[in-house]
Amino acid sequence: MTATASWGESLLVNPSADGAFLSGWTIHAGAPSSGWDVRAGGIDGCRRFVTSYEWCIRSQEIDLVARGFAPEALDAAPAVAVSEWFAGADPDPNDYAYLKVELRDAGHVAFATFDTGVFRTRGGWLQISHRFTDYGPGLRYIYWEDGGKDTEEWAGQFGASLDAASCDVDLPFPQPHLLVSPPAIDFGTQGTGDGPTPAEVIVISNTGVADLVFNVCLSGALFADFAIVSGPATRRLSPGQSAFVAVVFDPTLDGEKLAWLRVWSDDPEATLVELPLAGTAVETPAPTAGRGAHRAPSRFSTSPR
Ligand SMILES: [Ca+2]
Ligand SMILES: [Ca+2]
Repeated sequence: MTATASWGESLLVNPSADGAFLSGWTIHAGAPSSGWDVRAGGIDGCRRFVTSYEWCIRSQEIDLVARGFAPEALDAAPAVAVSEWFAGADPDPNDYAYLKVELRDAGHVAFATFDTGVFRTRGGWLQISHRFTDYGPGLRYIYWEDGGKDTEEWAGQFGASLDAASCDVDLPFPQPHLLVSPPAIDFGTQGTGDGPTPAEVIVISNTGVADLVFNVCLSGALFADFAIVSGPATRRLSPGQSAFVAVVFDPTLDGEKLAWLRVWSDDPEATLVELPLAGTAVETPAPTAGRGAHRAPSRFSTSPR
């Protein structure tokens, strides 16, 4: 299993040093090696960002509309809560740090700012937090900038540690929503010698407001009597997009047949949807060569691509 979903995360990318090194952050000062680094530990006991003898400064700008928040909802000025943890490093933990967060309009212009200015850290962890409210309409971007520096002026990372940055907008977090239609397919009766049935098309839609990632396969003890003859063109759907899967019933032995089309997705409320596929197989002789077109027994060779 691989992690594919971004839902449920902080709006910040790599806020707690658990991502790929400095991924998600634009580095303005303190290039790695003599500047920013990542170490074990942190307020979460996992990993933290550390700073060095020159100022280490970084930023990221969150595009709220691109993340799925509706402009009308943002214009109602939902509360924006920001928080980050800071700690100094021995031997002198009175290091330097700051946090600046700007609420920006569609033109990337700041209209509300929280700025700690440079402050001194201490030995233990210190949480800085702020809540923006009643700031009026127009919020589209949140700009986050923070940094740190040591007090020792030593090579190595003896400056402030930063960890667990958090930025939350008080709106329902945009989520994907998986819709599979129809809910079930009955292929009816098919002769074992008649080849596959006409294809039935299953529509996989994203009716949510964030990207949906999904996968499909056939399952069940008798799944070999069914076949996906045309798979989805994509495994990632933008909001409002659909993908199509065509399935046929192509039994080899008589009897009642049942299998499932499994649709796995990152919709947190419908991670797995199983669509029943049913059919009844009756024994019929295979058409002989020379009496009409020969139907190859392979269910794949007859597939329209
Ligand atoms: Ca961390
Ligand atoms: Ca220090």
